[in-house]
Amino acid sequence: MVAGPSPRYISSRVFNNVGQNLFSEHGVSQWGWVWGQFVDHDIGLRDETPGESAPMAFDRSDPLESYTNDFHELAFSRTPAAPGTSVTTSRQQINTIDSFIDASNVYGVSESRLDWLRAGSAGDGDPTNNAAALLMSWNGYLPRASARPTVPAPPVDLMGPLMATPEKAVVAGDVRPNENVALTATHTLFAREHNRIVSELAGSHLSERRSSRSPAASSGPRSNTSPTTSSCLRWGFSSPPTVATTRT
Ligand SMILES: [Ca+2]
Ligand SMILES: [Ca+2]
Repeated sequence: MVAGPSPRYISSRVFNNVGQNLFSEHGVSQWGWVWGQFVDHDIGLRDETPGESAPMAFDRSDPLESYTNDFHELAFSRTPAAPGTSVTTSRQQINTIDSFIDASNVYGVSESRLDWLRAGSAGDGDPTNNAAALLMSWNGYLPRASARPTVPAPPVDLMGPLMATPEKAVVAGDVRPNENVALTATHTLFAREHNRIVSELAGSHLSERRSSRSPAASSGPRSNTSPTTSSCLRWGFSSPPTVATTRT
């Protein structure tokens, strides 16, 4: 550790959030940060396994300090370092979700999570035999973790009162839909939009994928599926028919 003021002293002066109202010079509304957080949760999620403990000291006598506890430090754990990286090789962290903007925060990054999220037959880890619609409550809200009594919900981050009532947490493609009500509302809008499109496409050539899909077509690794096939899987529809084209 190099000599100098503490990291907390510096951060309190770089970003002092004590009793200040922050307004955008460009008229950006609160939607700016909500959308930013939603997109962020589509492209990045660190390995949340606590790494080494590195608590940050704070000074109660600092006029900009509002934090209090008896330990005079803020609990903090580093994100685990990616294998092969460290101080001398530039420490890196692992992203546990895909970094593409592909609505993985709506559908998840694993078939087992999508299996739980999609209405119908869940618990077998196979979303292809589920309904096309996403599971929602009877009145159109995200499902709570207790929505499937016989199938445990996929992991979701718990915070605040939810730590004592994990069954009340809502479940979405990403593990963080409970972080704040604006984010929860955005997840809800996307799930509702998915189901609206499903109902609009009912009866079209994009017919709902049925459980009669042949076992041969259901087996085998899916990691090599094309983006189109992968997207259809997420959306719950069979691939659109191939249209022959002629170059001129
Ligand atoms: Ca993504
Ligand atoms: Ca299933």
